[in-house]
Amino acid sequence: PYSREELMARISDKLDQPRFEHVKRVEQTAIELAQENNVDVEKASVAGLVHDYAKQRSDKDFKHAIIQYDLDPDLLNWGNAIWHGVVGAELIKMELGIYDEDILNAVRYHTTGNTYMTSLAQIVFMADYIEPGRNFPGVGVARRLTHHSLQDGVVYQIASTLSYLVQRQAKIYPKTIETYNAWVPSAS
Ligand code: DGI
Ligand code: FE
Ligand code: FE
Ligand code: FE
Repeated sequence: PYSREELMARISDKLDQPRFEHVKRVEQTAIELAQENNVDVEKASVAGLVHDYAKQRSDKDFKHAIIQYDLDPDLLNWGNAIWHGVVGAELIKMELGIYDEDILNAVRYHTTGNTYMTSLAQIVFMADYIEPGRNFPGVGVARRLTHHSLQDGVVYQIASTLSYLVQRQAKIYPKTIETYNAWVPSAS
């Protein structure tokens, strides 16, 4: 595996400065959440650093990777927002030599969530949402909830993102809805 220095160099090579700064803030937030939740801090660090590795790839690169790695062909109907995590995980594996499936799944699920997420995946999902550079309405509530309970944070983010997307008349990726239904408390 690459040293931290080498990993940072390879990531910064693929991202512009603002995106690389975001990645470093997500790493720091993920480390804090890992410490609070007794999760492997090293894994949280690596997952935070790589989560947006593929964010600035071209559509052409993603379409090629979907076919090359035999991923679900329905992915071709979506775009960068969905691809950079799910398809990005394959690029991270091949190009950065990170094979830890817990880390790769955390990347795969960092945008849409998943019906089942490990604590590590929940941490990356939430760190991306509440890192100190985020300033959308509700981020204060999201931070408080997340530091109190990771699960409460996950539910808050999923519900907020879903209603934000609907309000903007954006297409909802089916997994986003599956995640919502799986995480929202039942019997209501
Ligand atoms: O990569 P980041 O900007 O750090 O954050 P992210 O990976 O969480 O991506 C967030 C974007 O993805 C945000 O603009 C909302 C969008 N998104 C999340 N779920 C869906 C979605 N977009 C569509 N169209 N459909 C979804 O289900
Ligand atoms: Fe992302
Ligand atoms: Fe996110
Ligand atoms: Fe991100």
